[in-house]
Amino acid sequence: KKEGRAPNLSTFLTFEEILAYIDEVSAAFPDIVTVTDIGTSTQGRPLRVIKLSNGPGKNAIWFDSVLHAREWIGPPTALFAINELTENLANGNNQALLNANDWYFLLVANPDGYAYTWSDDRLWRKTRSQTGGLCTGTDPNRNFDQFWNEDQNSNTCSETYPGANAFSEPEAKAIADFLLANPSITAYVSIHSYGKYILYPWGHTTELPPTVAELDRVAQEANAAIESVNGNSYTVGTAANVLYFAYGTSHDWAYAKANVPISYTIELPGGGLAGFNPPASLIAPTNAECWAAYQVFAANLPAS
Ligand code: ING
Ligand code: ZN
Repeated sequence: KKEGRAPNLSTFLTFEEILAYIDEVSAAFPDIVTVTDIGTSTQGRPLRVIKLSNGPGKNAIWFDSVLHAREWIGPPTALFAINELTENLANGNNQALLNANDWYFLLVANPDGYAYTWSDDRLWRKTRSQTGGLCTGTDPNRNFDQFWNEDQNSNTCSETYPGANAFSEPEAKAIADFLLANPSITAYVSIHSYGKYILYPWGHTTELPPTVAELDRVAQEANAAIESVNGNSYTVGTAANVLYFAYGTSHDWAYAKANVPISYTIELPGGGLAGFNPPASLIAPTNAECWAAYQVFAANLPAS
C-alpha cells in the first residue's frame, strides 16, 4: 500500500496539507482523478478542484467546503468521500457510486480565510479581500448574483457583508463560472457548519421554490440516512423558514441561475460549546453520517 495515499482523518489539515493530499491521490489514481484550478483567491491561492470520474457522459455532483473560513469540520467529510471513491473503491457500494456519477470537490473554497484561521484568528468567517471600508473581508456566501444584497448591508465590518458588488470575490465567481461551464453538474452541495441543518432555497423569502416537493423529499431521505448512522437528526427546510434570511447565497444562485435542480447547504454538527472549533474527535462520527447523506444526494441526480 502506497504510504500516505489515504488522507489523515484523525486531525484537521492545513491548506498545504490538503493540497499535498490532492497531489498524492491524483498520482495514485490517475485514471480516476483530474485536478483543475478553477480560479485564484484574492491573495493568489489556487481554487483547486478534484474531479473523480471513470468514464464520459455522466452527470455530476459538486461539493464545496470552507466557503466560510472557520468551518473546519467540512473538508474532512469531503476527504472521506474522496477516499471512499479511490482508495476504498472496492468496498461496499463504492464502485457503483463512481460508475453512476462524476464527483467534484472544492475542498477549500475560501483558502485565504482558511489560512488566516490557522495563522491569526480561528473564528474568521469571510474572505480576506480589502473592502475599501473600515473592515477586511466579504462573506462569499452573500456574494452570489441572486437576490444579492436585498438586505442592503453596506457595513464592511458585518460578518455577512455581501461585497461592493455581486461576484466581487473571485472565490464566489469561480464557483459560478465553473457551474455554468459544466452543465453536467446537476447537484450542488455546499458544506457548512455548524447547526445540523439541511437547507434548500430560498434564503430571501419564506415562499417555497417551484420544486420544493423534490428538494424536500431528497433532503428528508438524506436526513434519514444520517439518523441511521449515529442517531443525529438534522432540521430540513428552506433557509429562510428554518434558519434565517440570507441573500446572495451559493445554493440559491446554483438553483436559480445555473439550473441545478438538487441544490443544498448542509450545516454539520459543532462540538457542543466549541461551535466552529470542535475537537478532532468529532471528525470520525461526522464523516460517517455525512457519507451516508452525500450518497443520497448523488443517488438523486437526474438521469444523464
Ligand atoms: N450558515 C449559512 C450562512 O451562510 C445559510 C446558512 C446557507 C443560509 C445558505 C442560507 C443559505 O449563513 C453558516 N454557518 O455559514
Ligand atoms: Zn458557513
